[in-house]
Amino acid sequence: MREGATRRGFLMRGLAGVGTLALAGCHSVSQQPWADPLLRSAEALTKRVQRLFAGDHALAQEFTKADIAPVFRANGTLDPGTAEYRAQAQSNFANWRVTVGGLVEHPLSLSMAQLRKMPSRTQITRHDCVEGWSCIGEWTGVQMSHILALAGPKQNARYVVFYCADPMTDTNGDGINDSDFYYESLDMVEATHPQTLLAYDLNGQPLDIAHGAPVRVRAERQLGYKQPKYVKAVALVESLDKIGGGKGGYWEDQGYNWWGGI
Ligand SMILES: Nc1nc2c(c(=O)[nH]1)N[C@H]1C(S)=C(S)[C@@H](COP(=O)(O)O)O[C@H]1N2
Ligand SMILES: [Mo]
Repeated sequence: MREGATRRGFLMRGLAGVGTLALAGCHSVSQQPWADPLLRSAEALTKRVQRLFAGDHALAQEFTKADIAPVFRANGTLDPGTAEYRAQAQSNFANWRVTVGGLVEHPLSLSMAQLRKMPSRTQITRHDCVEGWSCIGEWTGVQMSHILALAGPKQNARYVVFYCADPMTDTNGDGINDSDFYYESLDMVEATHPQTLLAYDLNGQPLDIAHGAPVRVRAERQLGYKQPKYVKAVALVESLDKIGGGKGGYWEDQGYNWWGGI
């Protein structure tokens, strides 16, 4: 049996006890097998075991419209708040670009209109946050594999790094975050997984600001912090050492595991 399925079984049994607390599709969970530090230690082993049993491209569970949470909970940054982002939002992200660069043959600069014209995938999936809640929503976007195929990864590309528009640190104490932008990374297997999207719609509507407008990543076999919102730039790299704090993501630099497989 695949490890993910076992963990999910455990999670669902845990949820049975929560019962009426939970809205349809959105749950507060008391037992979080995926958050347990004992289960999450030895992350390289976890990754190997998950891929061995689940296969490189096994799909995360997909749900039905009836399972969708009436309100999808938002978490982390709810508004990047910078002058630049405000201006973008005011023009309905008409000038937003997602650049794709680094170790690629053909660097790209994609507008939202261009992204929306590409082949799309829609999937109803469950988002699991390590803080102890889950939510089911319907996501639509372009498969990362499609974008990577357009860009043409070079042979030595090993990771895909996503740079976001929200600064996480207030350096001068004025109450406004001004530096230390959120970022995340996936390896090539996870980045080219069929359910890994640059997503622009949630439940059939353009993403709102709280959920990452105008575009965010969905990597459905990964925990919430591996789903960067407000994506501006994508870079293919050989090593994560020189990026941010060197651990592959904003939360990883604060001590979270880089492998966030569920
Ligand atoms: N840019 C950015 N992406 C982010 C975060 C963030 O603070 N900034 N928080 C992460 C975490 S911890 C979670 S659980 C999800 C929440 O996504 P949601 O707000 O759509 O529920 O976004 C992830 N991606
Ligand atoms: Mo999270």
